[in-house]
Amino acid sequence: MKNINGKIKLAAGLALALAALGVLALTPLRRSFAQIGGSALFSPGLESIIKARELTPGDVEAALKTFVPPGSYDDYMMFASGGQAGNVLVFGIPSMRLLKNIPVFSQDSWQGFGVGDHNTRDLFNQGKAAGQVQTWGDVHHPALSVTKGLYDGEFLFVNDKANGRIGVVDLRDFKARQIVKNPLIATNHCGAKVTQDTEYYVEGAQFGNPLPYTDFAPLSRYKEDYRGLVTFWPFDRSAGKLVQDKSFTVELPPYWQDLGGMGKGVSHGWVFINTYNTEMAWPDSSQGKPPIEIAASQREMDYMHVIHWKKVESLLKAGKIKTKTIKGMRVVPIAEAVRQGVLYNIGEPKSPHGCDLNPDGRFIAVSGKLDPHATIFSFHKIMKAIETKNYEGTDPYGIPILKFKDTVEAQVELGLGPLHTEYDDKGYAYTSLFLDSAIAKWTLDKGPRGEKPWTLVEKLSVHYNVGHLTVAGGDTAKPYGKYLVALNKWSLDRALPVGPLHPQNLQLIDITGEKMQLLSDVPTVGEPHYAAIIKADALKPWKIYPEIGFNPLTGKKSPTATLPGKERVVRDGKNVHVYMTAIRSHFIPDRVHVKQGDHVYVHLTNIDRAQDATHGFALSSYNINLSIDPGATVDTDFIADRSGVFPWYCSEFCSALHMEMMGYLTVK
Ligand code: RUQ
Ligand code: CUA
Repeated sequence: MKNINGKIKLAAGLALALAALGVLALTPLRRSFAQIGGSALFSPGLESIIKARELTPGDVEAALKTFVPPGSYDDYMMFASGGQAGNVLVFGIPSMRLLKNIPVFSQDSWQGFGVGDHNTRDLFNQGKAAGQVQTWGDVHHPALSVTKGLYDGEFLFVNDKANGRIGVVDLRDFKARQIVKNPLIATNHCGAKVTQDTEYYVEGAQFGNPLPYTDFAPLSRYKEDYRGLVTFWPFDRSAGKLVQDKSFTVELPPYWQDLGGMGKGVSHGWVFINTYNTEMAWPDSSQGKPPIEIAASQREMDYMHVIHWKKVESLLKAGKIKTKTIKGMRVVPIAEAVRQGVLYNIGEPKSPHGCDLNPDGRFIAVSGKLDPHATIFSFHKIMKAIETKNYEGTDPYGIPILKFKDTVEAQVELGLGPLHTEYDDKGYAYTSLFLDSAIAKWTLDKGPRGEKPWTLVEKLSVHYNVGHLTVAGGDTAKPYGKYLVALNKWSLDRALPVGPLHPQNLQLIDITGEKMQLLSDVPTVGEPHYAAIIKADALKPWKIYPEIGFNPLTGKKSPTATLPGKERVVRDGKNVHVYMTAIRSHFIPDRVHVKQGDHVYVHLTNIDRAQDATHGFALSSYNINLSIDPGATVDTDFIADRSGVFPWYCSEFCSALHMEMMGYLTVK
C-alpha cells in the first residue's frame, strides 16, 4: 500500500471524485449509497476501507471507473495478441477481466484444441511451414474486420510472425477457422491489417529471403537473390476464408518490411509500409561483420513503400500487368510495379516502426526507435509528388523515391523511442514511447482545445517500456476514444514476484479528461503486441451452435453428426467408427470394445441445447481431450495400439452427475 499524505483531504477528494463520475445516476451502486441514508456520499464503513487500504482520492476514482459489479458486463472487449503463446486474449474493459483465450496457432487442452481433435489437425495442416506442422506461433497484430472502416464484429485476423502465417477467427464462436501459410516467405510482420471493407488482409514480409524461402540462396547474394513482398489476401466473408487463388503479391526489395498502414477515406486503395535495414546487411560475426543491429542502422534514412493496390487489382482484372507465378502465388515483379506506377519509396527517419493512418486517412504517422519525433506524412502531398514526378532518384531496384521534405506535413518531438500511434474521437494522437516508458498525447493538426497545431500536449508514465498502445476503435475511421491500453514489454516491480519470468503488464488509461489517468495494472501472460478494442454491443456471438451436429471449423452441419437414437458403432475391417452422443449426464455408447491395432474413430455430438452445457471427452492414456459445445460435433481418431482398459470421462463439470459421465474403452 502506498504511503500518502493528507488523508484528511480524502473525504472531500472522494466526494469530488464521485460527483465527477456521476454516481448520482441510477446504478445499483448509487442505490446502495442512498440506502446508507442521508446526504452522506459514502458511509463511515467506506471511509474506513479507504483508510485501511491507504487509498488516495485518485485511487478511489480509478477503482470506481473500473469496477464492474458482479453480474454486470463490461462496455468494451479487447482482443490482445498473446505473442509467443500463439493465441489471443480477450479482456473486458473497463474491468480488464479476462474473458477468453482464443488459441490459434498453439494448443489449448481446455478447449480441446490440438489434443486429438480433427479440426485443429486440419487447421495445423493448413498452416504447415516448410512442410512441418507448427504447434506454436508468434501472434503480433489482431485486426478486426471492418465495413466502411468501422469494426463490424464479424471476424478477427492475426498474424504469426515466426512462420509467415495468418489465422482467421470467427467471432460468432470465437474459434479459429482458417490458417493460411504464405508459401513465399518465412516470416511476416507488416500490414497485418485489413483494407477499408475487409476486401483484403494485407501481409508483408519481415526478414528478406529468396522467393520462395524454401529455395536456397547464399547470404552473400542477399541483394541479388533475396526479396521482400506484400501479399493481398482477398477475404470471402460468406465462407469466412482468405482465398489464396485470388491473392496477389507485389515483390519488394529485401529491406525488412515492418509495419504498414492501410489507406482509408481519402487514401483508400493505397498502403504504406515501413522498412528498415535498407542497408541490406546480413549477419555473420564469424567473418568479422559488425553486429547486425549496427550494420542495419547505418543510413540516416530508410524507406516507406507507397503502394497503389487498387490499381494493381484493376490492372490484374484487365490482364494489363505482368505477373509471375511462384508456388501458386501471383507475383508482380518490382520492375513491373515501377513501370505501372504502383510502387514508390519515400525516405523516412531511420529504423521506423509504427505506420498509422489517422481516422480520415489524410495523415500517416511514422515513428521509430531511433528518432524522437513522430513524422507525419500528408497523403495529399504524396499524391502531388507522384503526379508531378517529384523524385530524388531511385533506390537500387529502380523504385522512384519521393522527396521527404515535399511529402512531410509535420514532425512532432515526442520523446525517446516513439513506436506506435493511435487516435481518439476528439482529434488527439497518442504515441507509445518505448525508451521513455510513456504515452505521448499530441495534437493532430490543430488541437480540439485550441492548442498549437502538431504539438505535444501531455506525457503519462507507464510501466515499463511500452510497445504498442491501443485506443478503443483507434485504428478505425471513427475511434470511440475513452480508453487507451498501454501494452508494456517489461513489468519489473509492478506485480508480486513470480520467478524470473515476469508477467507482462497491460495498463488501462482513461483518456476522456483533460489529463490522461492511469486506472489499473493488469499482469497477464504472453507478450502483447497490438490489441484492438471494440464496443461489446458490436459483437453478436452465438450462445449455442445453431443446429445439432454443427462443425465449428467448416461452419456447416457435420457429415458425422449423430442424432439421439442414431448412436452406433460401425466396423469395417480394422476401422471402427463410433457415432456417439453426449448429454447430461451420459455418453451413448458408453462402452467401446476393440481389438489391439484397430483404428478407432470417435464422432461425438453434444445434443444438449442448454447454453454453457459443454461436455468434454478425455480419453485416458491416448493424449486426447475433446471439448464439445452444445450442438457441436467433434471428431477424433487413434490407433488402439496398446491393450488395456482406458476410461474416458467428461472433463467439464457439467451436472450433478458429471462424475458419473464416463465410459470404458477396452482394448484386447
Ligand atoms: S510490433 S511492439 Cu509486431 Cu511494435 Cu510488437
Ligand atoms: Cu458432461 Cu461433465
